[in-house]
Amino acid sequence: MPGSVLPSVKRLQEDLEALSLIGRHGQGVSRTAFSPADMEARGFVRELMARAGMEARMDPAGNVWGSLCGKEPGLPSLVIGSHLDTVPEGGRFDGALGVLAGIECLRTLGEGQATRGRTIEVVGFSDEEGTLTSGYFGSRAMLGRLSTRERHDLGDETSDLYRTLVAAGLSPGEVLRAGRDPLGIHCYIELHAEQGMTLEEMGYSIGVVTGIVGINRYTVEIPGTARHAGTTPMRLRDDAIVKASRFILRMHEYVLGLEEQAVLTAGWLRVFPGAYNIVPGKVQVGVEARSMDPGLLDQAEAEMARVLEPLGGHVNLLSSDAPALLDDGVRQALAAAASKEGYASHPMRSGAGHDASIMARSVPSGMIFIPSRDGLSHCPQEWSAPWHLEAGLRVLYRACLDLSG
Ligand code: HGY
Ligand code: MN
Ligand code: MN
Repeated sequence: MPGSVLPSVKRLQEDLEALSLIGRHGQGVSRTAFSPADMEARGFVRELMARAGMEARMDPAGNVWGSLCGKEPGLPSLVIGSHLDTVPEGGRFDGALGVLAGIECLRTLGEGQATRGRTIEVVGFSDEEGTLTSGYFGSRAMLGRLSTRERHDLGDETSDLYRTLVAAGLSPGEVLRAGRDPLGIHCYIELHAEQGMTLEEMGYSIGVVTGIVGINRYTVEIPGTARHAGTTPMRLRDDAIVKASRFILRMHEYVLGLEEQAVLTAGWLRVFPGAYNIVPGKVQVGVEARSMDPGLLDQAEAEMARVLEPLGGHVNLLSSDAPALLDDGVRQALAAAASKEGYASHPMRSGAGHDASIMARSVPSGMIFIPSRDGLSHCPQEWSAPWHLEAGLRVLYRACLDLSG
């Protein structure tokens, strides 16, 4: 390899540990989008990039960028990245791995004084998890894919988006300036823990992602009649939470029948007015449906409407991210990089969402997965073994050399 210097898994582990201390919550990590911990982590990573010899900056959407200039600055850059925010009480690998492994690759190139043809950039995107917006905020802002509603909210001082960005020290009016011309990007690669069980069960260290599921998010509202909980006979009740339970169970059964081609989750429930002694008068349910097949997403939505009709409920679509297919050429380059490093790789789909699904709509994009122990993620137990980290890092480094010319 150029300069014969290899990326260090030990340094990667040290960086993962240090970053996981920011927002540490028991054994887990809480760095929800634009929270003080998230912003502290962005400062930490920017500093790490600068110490690794990169030109580091934060763009107006909160994305942190570090770049290593190539010999031919006129060529489009290779971009490596992932996200720095986490879900509440999440793990230490989700997102952080892809950003820190990218930094380790560039640190290694710097040490070996192996200047590449292309400029290589590492990015830590903002609000990938959608705790503030519908998700992928940073990558969508960069590629001009914010919704009309979000663009409106950026100018509305009373909106949650506006207020949260200001509290984080950002200027909402400047966010659109994070936009970049996709023609300036040669391709995007993201290393991520699988967050599922496929690689572990099949005994692979490396997965190469072929596509990323589409994700639709909904708010479902189901009415009832609020009444005294002690004096209203059971037979006379119009109980919103009982109706919501029927809805959730019916949808669960329906999606079970789709033979693992879709998933549906009722991830939160709000009960109104919400007291021990009142029969619930209204329930809101947060529902998310995912599939690689847009037709199945449409069918699930139609089924929700069918089930809700006799219950008097209705469903509102909040956001919709279409399934994304990753670039064939980048996939082949990643599989070849794995093979050169001595790893067999497994082509697979991702049931989790990633910034790569947004990037893939504008630039050739690919993803490398490594196994997650017991398939666990979005929880403090999330873990990837050091030998899998090493596999991911080596394949990312090799791909970085191959794709930067
Ligand atoms: O929700 C997801 O799939 C991801 O972890 N952002
Ligand atoms: Mn996640
Ligand atoms: Mn992630």
